Amino acid sequence: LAYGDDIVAASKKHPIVPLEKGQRYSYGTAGFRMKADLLEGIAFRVGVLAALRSRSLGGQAIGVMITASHNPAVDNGVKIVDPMGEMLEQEWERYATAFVNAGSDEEVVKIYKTLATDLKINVKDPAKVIFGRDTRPSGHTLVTALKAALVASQSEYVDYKILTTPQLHYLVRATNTEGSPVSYGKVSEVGYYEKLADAFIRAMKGKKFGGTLSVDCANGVGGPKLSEFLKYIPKDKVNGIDVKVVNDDVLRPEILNLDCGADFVKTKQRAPPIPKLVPGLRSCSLDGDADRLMYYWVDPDTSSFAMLDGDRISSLAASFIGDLLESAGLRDELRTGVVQTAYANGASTNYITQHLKLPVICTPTGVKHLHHVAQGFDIGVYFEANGHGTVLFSPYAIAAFKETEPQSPAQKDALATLAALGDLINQTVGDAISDMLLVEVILAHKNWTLRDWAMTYADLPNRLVRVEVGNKDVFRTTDAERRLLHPDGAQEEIDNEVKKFKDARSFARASGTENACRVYAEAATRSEASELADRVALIIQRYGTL
Ligand code: G16
Repeated sequence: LAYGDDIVAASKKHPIVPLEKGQRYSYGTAGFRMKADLLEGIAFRVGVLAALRSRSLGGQAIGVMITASHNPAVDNGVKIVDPMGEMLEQEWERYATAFVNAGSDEEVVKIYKTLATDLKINVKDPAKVIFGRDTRPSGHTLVTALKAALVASQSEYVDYKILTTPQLHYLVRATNTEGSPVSYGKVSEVGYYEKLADAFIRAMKGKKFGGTLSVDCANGVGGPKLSEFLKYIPKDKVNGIDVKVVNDDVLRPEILNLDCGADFVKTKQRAPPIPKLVPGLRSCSLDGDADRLMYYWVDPDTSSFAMLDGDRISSLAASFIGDLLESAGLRDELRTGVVQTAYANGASTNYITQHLKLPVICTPTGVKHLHHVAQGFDIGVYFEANGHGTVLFSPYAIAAFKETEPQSPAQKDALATLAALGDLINQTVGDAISDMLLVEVILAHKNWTLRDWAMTYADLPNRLVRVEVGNKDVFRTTDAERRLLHPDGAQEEIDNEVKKFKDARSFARASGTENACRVYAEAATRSEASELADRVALIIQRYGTL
C-alpha cells in the first residue's frame, strides 16, 4: 500500500455531500457549522487535517470540538483547537477549507501530501488529537468519522466524550503544558473542576455569595457539567453558596437552545418563558456548549426586565480588576485594555473609555479576532455583546500577582484575589461557567445586586434582527464590520436611514454560523432603534435577493 491509501479507503466510507454548483464549504467564525447531515465527511477530513496540524507542531495535541453551540438542535459543527487552546491559526483555516472542498478522496490525500511537502512536515512523525462533543445526538456519527480519520492518518487520539467547548480548550492546553513550568492544570475533566473550584474558593475568601443564583443551561451540556462542578465546592467553603440549575434536560435533544439559553435572552431581550422568572431572582443563561453567558433579572421594585450582557460583564470585570490593580500597586505597571466588536452597545464603549479610562479596540466578530488583540495587553478584557469572552493575563501580569511583596494587608488581599482570578478565568477561550464564577466573585466583593450592576450606565436602546436572504455571501464588510463594501449601494442606503434617527447607528453583516444576515441598530429610543433595524433589514433583504 502506498502512503495515503488508508486515508482514501476510509474517506470513501464518510463521503462529502456535494454542494450546488458554485457553492463551497468554508471554515467560518466557528469552524464548519451547518445541518448535521452534511457534516460526516467534513468531520472525517477535519480529522485528517488535525493530525497533519499536530505533526506540523512537533506532535503537540490538537483539539477537535464537535458542537453547534447556540444553533438549533438539527445543526452541528466541527472546529479545530490549537495547542495552547486558541482557535485554529488563520492560514490553516484555508487548508481546512481546501480539504473539505476537495473533489475526491484521492484529492484529499493529494492536498495532504502537497501541504506536507510545502510545510516540511514529516508524515511519519507522531500526531495526537483530542476531542469532545456537545449533547447533540448527531455527534455520535461525527465522532465515528473523526476517529476513522485519525486511525487512517495514524494519529494517537483521546476521546473525551461529552464536554463543554471551554473544557476541551482547557484539556488541549493542559495536555500540551503537562509537567512544564507553565502547566495549565491536571489533564482531566476532574482537573478542570478542581482548578476552578480551588480558585473560586480563594477568590471568595471572607465574602458572601449574594443569595440564590438561577442558571438556565439551554438544555445543553452546561447543565450536567455545572451540576458536576458544584460538587467540588463544599458548602462550608463558600459562604451562602446557592446555585439552582434549570433547563438542564439533555435527554430530549430537540429542546436544546429552544426558547432558552444565552442567545435567546440576548436576541429576544427577555427571560426564557420556563421556568417563570421570579422577580428579584438573580439569573443567568449559558448557551448550548457553555461558552456564552447572559445575566438578567426582573427588578422587584419596578417590575422591569434588565439584561446584563457581554458588554456589561466586560465593563464589570475591567472595573473590578482595575480597582484590584490600584490596591495592589500595579495599576501603572500593567497595561489593561478592552476589546469589543461592532455589536457593543455605544454606552458601554463610552463608559469604558470615559469612566474607566481604558483603551477600547473594535475587531470583527469571532472570538479568535478578539482573543488575538487582547493578547497585546498585560490584562486584555474581551467580550462579545452576546456573552462570549474572557480576560487574558500576560505571563508578566501573573508573575506580578505572585511575586509582588505586599506592604499592607489590603495590598496582600488584592494580590491574592488577582492571583485567584488568574486561575479562575479560562485563559484559552470564553467559558460561561468560569465567567459566571467571575461575576459572582465581583458581585460578592462589591456586595452588589443586579440593580447596582445595571446602574453603572444606561444602555442605548438597540435591536438585533436576523434576516434570511438568498445569498448572504454578497455581503462583504470593512471597518471591523461596521460598513458594507459590497453590494454596491447598500451602505449608502443604510447611511440614509441612519441619518433620519437621533443618536443612531446601524450595520449589517453575514453571519458566520448561520445561513442568514444580522442587522444591528441603536438609537435614542427603543421604538426608533426598532424602526431603524426594520428599515435596514428591508434593505438587506432586497440586496440579498437581487
Ligand atoms: C460563535 C463564535 C462567536 C460569534 C457567534 C456568532 O459563537 O464563536 O465569536 O459571536 O458565533 O457569530 P455570527 O454572528 O457570525 O453567526 P457560538 O457561541 O455560536 O460558538
